[in-house]
Amino acid sequence: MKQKIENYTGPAAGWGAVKAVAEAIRGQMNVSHDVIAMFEMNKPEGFDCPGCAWPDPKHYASFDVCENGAKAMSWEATSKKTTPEFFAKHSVTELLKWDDYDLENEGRLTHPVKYNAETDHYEAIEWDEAFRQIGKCLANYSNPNTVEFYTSGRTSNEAAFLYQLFAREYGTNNFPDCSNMCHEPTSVGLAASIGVGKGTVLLEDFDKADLVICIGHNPGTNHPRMLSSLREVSKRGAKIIAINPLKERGLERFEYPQDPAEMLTFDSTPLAEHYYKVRIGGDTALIKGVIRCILEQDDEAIAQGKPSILDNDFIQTHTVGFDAVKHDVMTTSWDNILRVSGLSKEQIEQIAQLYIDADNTIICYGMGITQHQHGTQNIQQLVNLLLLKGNIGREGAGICPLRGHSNVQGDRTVGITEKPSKSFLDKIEQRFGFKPPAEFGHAAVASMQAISEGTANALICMGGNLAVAMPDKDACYQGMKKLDLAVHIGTKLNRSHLLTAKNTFLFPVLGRTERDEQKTGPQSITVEDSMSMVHASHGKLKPASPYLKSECAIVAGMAKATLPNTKVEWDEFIDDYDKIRDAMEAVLPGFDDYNARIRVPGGFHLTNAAAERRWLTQSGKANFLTTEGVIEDPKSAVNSELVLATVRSHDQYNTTIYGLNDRYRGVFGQRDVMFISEAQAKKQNLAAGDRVNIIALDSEQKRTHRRLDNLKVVIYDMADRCVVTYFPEANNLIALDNFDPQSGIPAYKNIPIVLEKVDVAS
Ligand SMILES: Nc1nc2c(c(=O)[nH]1)N[C@H]1C(S)=C(S)[C@@H](COP(=O)(O)OP(=O)(O)OC[C@H]3O[C@@H](n4cnc5c(=O)[nH]c(N)nc54)[C@H](O)[C@@H]3O)O[C@H]1N2
Ligand SMILES: Nc1nc2c(c(=O)[nH]1)N[C@H]1C(S)=C(S)[C@@H](COP(=O)(O)OP(=O)(O)OC[C@H]3O[C@@H](n4cnc5c(=O)[nH]c(N)nc54)[C@H](O)[C@@H]3O)O[C@H]1N2
Ligand SMILES: [Mo]
Repeated sequence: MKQKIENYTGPAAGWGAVKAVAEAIRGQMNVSHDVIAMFEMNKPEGFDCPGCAWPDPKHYASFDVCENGAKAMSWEATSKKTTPEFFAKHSVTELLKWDDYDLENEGRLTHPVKYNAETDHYEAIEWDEAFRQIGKCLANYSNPNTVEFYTSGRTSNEAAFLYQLFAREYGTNNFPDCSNMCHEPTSVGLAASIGVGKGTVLLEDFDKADLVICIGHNPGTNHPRMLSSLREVSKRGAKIIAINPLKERGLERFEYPQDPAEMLTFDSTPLAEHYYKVRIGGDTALIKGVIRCILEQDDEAIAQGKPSILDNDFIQTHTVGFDAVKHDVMTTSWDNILRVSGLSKEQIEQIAQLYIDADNTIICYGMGITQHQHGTQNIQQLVNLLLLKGNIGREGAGICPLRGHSNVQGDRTVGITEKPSKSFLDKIEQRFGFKPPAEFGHAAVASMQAISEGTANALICMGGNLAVAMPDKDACYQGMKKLDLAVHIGTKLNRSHLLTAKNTFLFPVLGRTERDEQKTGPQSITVEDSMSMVHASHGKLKPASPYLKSECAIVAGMAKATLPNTKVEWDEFIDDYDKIRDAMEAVLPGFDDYNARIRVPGGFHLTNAAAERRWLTQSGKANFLTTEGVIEDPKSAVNSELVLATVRSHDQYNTTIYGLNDRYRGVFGQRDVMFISEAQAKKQNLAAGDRVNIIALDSEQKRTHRRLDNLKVVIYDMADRCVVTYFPEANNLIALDNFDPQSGIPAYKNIPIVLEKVDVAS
């Protein structure tokens, strides 16, 4: 692939996307598969797209072409295979030298395998024998809390429910999950503010919003089906504001692949008319500035005898804490707001005016808001803004977190949490007759700390690539090798699978696209999207290998081998997933008539109390929550000239790298790049194409040993005083203890750094 950096001048999606889809599919799938699969995806009788958690379009007849959904699907439905013969040919030591792309590019895992330390190779093993050995290891540990049960968010509701049953009957609440790296601040922050840790809007609300604020997310790449909703918003004449340190093409303009007129004329729909390049980590300062402008205008309006611009009825009836927030923002200095946000007073006033002028506002946000030391507070400031005008709990308005993995929200709903509620545990006990542990367990950071400190015995990974996704690669890699037992359940080979423990098993699993045949016939599973819609997904494709098992069956196999006196009817559950759903109905609130309701096309909506203005908070109201000052991350430190955010490229799915292009950002054939503004580059004495080393600083602004060397400088339209590069290559720059104390999320988007120019002559 030829390397080049060039300005991308086209819109997002459009012909470029369709071409990329065709290429991805040609390279990965055989054609008969692709035709069926493309048309089954995200339709009532098809399977849920494994790509992202954006809801299905409401008009099912119009099948949404989504480039990155097609990539995710073809990556899973590939005809390439990683077989026992492959493992016989390549030792683990050799494979560790391969890069991440090459590992996954070998294709689908076909057989259960176990690592043989003597030969340094993975070797095939029978499923039952593997389960027996795992059961023996687990039964050996005197403390169940030395076992970590990781879940990556593609896992279905049914598999996740069984998985948590297994872990809790075994005796632990150690549930690190990918949500700990992505939307934990949403679970914690929204729960404290409005009583529900989930978004409050439905897709239909986008038809009624007057203003959509997109802050800290990149839908062109990560939630491409959202672009069609934004396009409708824009076509209706409603306004879209983007707040992002980088100019992201997917937020600016969109060409709709299904609109022949737009495709043929190369016309495109402008999305965000107003784009504000906030400095990384500057969102709280910015939102406080916006709130301050609104309150100042409101005071003025009232002084002049005009109507208030706030929804005072709502504030009076439904909220507490307004006065404290008002006092706080009014005493926050403009100097600090402007310095930390990196925006001008005029820009902040403009945002405030757009918000004042709109009757109904939706705020959408992603990792640019959550992955900070103050991720939880960022979200609560967004809620404060919405509460001012009663923009929660009515049509066309609300808060809309863009979830990550396609079922990350569902996994949490069905019990993947290290802090289970008492009512949930009581229900488990009532239904199954064993006493689940009450003591809280580990989330991701605590798990990795236990693993790297050597206090954990075992790690079971339901999907994912934990060691690569977490901060501090060195600590994670070394820790993983100290474990007694590692079990990985995955579709493709990745680096975490190669960090072998004393006993290591790698299990190949059915993907979402594949037929899941059990005793009573083909089974379906269910997932919950970003907007709390729960619906069924039916795999249609022939499994990649006859030796694959479903996630549910693998959990049941391990559980039966580990718990000889189990109270759970594992076999019945696996024979017929309807039985799992009946059990879920007995345990989980809102799951009444579960089996019946998922058979309705489109599924059902889990009620959201906040969306109905019922506030399940301690105060019984929606809480305006105060955050003092403009909270720059203490570890990014006030004086740090540069902060680094790590982001996804267009050709990647988290740790899975599909290719080396980042089309909308104009980067082709390479990933070792660092984005910087022109003005900032000048200040650092850098020019396009120069090479730099990035060195992470500690909280005292001292250089650490954490570094990423030899990145190519790309001059980009972005905020000053910050730089951006790709995850996961940059993960070693982040210390394990750099996280939000409220939610535990690693501060992947806020790493204090300095740059060192590479001297070409040396
Ligand atoms: N194709 C594809 N789809 C995906 C994924 C994928 O990897 N590939 N991953 C899935 C997962 S698990 C997740 S969590 C989501 C992630 O989806 P996103 O949240 O869109 O993820 P990121 O690429 O991490 O970056 C988000 C944006 O935050 C901006 N940003 C960085 N720092 C700041 C800041 O301080 N303030 C503000 N306002 N913005 C900032 C960046 O410029 C970038 O545009 O996508 C999901 N969907
Ligand atoms: N620096 C930095 N680090 C980050 C982030 C960031 O923005 N910056 N983002 C964080 C976020 S938001 C997340 S969610 C994490 C992602 O962390 P993870 O969820 O742990 O990682 P993935 O890369 O999504 O996992 C990929 C693997 O999942 C397996 N897999 C794929 N499909 C299936 C399936 O259907 N079933 C099973 N059982 N396995 C499957 C495959 O084996 C594949 O190799 O990374 C986090 N790390
Ligand atoms: Mo995520």
